[in-house]
Amino acid sequence: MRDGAWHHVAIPLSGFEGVDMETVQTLFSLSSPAPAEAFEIAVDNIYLTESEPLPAPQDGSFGIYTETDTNSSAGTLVEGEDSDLFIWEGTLNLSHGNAPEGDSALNLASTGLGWFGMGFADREGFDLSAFDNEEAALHFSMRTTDQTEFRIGMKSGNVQDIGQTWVTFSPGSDPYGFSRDGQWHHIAIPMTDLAADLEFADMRQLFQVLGIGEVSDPSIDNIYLSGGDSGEKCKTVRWKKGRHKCLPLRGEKRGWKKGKPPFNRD
Ligand SMILES: [Ca+2]
Repeated sequence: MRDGAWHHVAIPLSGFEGVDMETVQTLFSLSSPAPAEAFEIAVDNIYLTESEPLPAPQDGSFGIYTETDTNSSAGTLVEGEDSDLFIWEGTLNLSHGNAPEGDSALNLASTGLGWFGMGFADREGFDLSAFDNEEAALHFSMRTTDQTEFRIGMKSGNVQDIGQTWVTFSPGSDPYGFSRDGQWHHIAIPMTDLAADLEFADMRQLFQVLGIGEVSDPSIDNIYLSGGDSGEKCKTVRWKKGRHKCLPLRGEKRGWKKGKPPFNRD
């Protein structure tokens, strides 16, 4: 309030969209577009407070767009509460019939703007570190007869084009066994194929579709992540005749190296 008295102002850092928090150089700045006359403003006691931890689903599957309970055993996105399904720039119409799973699917039809895109955007982000392992995967069902190239991706952080991975579906060389035969196909993309540029601890777009041109036929349903692992479980293993040991389940980050014994022989 501009009443001349001091006021405490707290701004969530999520409000500073586009700031790369890993390379911040200016911690506070204040500017104004050409004020009409000289004015007074005073600031004091500027500080940052620690963030609240992001929700971190683990131990099971995390639902993105699914109606099957077992595919959301570790939780699920709730549209309108913690996430929104955004159509980018009005480039798509969505309808929901003809679902292969439950009552609702995503049937995409572009609107003639020369491109199309949509994404499931988290409002605050999710810590999906539990899905950063060799067994986790992004699953979805998809069908189409369209011959337009499109991409499916995920994104971390809130800086444009950074922390984003895309998988290209191109007619004639569609990956992961997909075929444009109009039939439903179940697709599972290992998270290790997506991990390269993603910061799992701060995931913002869990499923996005982008393409150039027009489509009228693609349908997608039953989108979820599998293989969430808190790392708290362990597996009893034995190297040659050594003692049995209880070790983290998987992953080089947890002490395993592919093809090598996970610990020194006793
Ligand atoms: Ca469904």
